[in-house]
Amino acid sequence: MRLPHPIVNASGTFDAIAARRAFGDALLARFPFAAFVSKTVTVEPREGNPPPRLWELAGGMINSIGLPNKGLAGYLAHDLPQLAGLPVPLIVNVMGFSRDEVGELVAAFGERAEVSALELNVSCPNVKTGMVMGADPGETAALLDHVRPRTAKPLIVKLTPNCTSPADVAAAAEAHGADAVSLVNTLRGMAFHPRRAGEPWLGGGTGGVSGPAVRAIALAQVAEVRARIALPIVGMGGVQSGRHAHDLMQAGADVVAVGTESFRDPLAGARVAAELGEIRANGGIMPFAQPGPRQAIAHNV
Ligand code: RRO
Repeated sequence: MRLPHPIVNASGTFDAIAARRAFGDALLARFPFAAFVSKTVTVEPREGNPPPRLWELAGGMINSIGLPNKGLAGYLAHDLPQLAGLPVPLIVNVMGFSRDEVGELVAAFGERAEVSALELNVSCPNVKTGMVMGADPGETAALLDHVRPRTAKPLIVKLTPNCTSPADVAAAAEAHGADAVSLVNTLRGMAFHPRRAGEPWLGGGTGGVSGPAVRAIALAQVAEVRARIALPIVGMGGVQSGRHAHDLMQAGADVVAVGTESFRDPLAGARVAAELGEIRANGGIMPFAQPGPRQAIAHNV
């Protein structure tokens, strides 16, 4: 897959169908990402976790969304036709509660011409079994052995930071037929209710931490995974600026995903891509030699 620039969205952080409703055809003319990664699809429809589902942190947020989606049949009937109209390649993110379920999803999307690649979500922190297949190299290998024969489309394995060694899992994915890996998914975290003693704020109890708070962790994990595998890496975690994207590329990412920042600024992807382009044209040196105070805050320089 050839992309005009290296910035995509992190799964679940940009609703292209809602954005199209809000911004109309202007969204298609200036789509902020080089490829679109869908929110996770499961075989059966899901309501998601009970509210509250978000907690804002000084350095980002904790989500406990719990994979609400229309299920495979609903997605094929309602979402896929709309996403097929986007001006960029579509990557569908899927998750199953067993190998057979992931196999069913891979086979179904694998035969759709609208789909350019699949991302296997083996790293969701918000359902009990969400990370079973992605926290252990043997489980990841067994999953890939099961699903790899079901499609010729590229398979991207989304890694969890909530395990002993993401690099071991990445190496297993590479050895068993993955075409790329993406990391990091969110880090498990929690917050207490400010007015009810002992009660967690999030309906799901715990959630996934994202945003600037996880940026340094993402950088270290991408560097560790890059040292182990030769596959393309989609790096993500707290990217707010071209500089942050460039840092992830220095750590070994080939493509960078913008996630939490898109909630603050739906056009963040386009801005990050433009800033990254300037930095790369300047030989990897920040072109803004003397950032003003606003920039210093926004870019954390
Ligand atoms: O839906 C979610 O709660 C969710 C998912 Br599937 C995921 O992979 N990562 C995350 O932080 N939240």
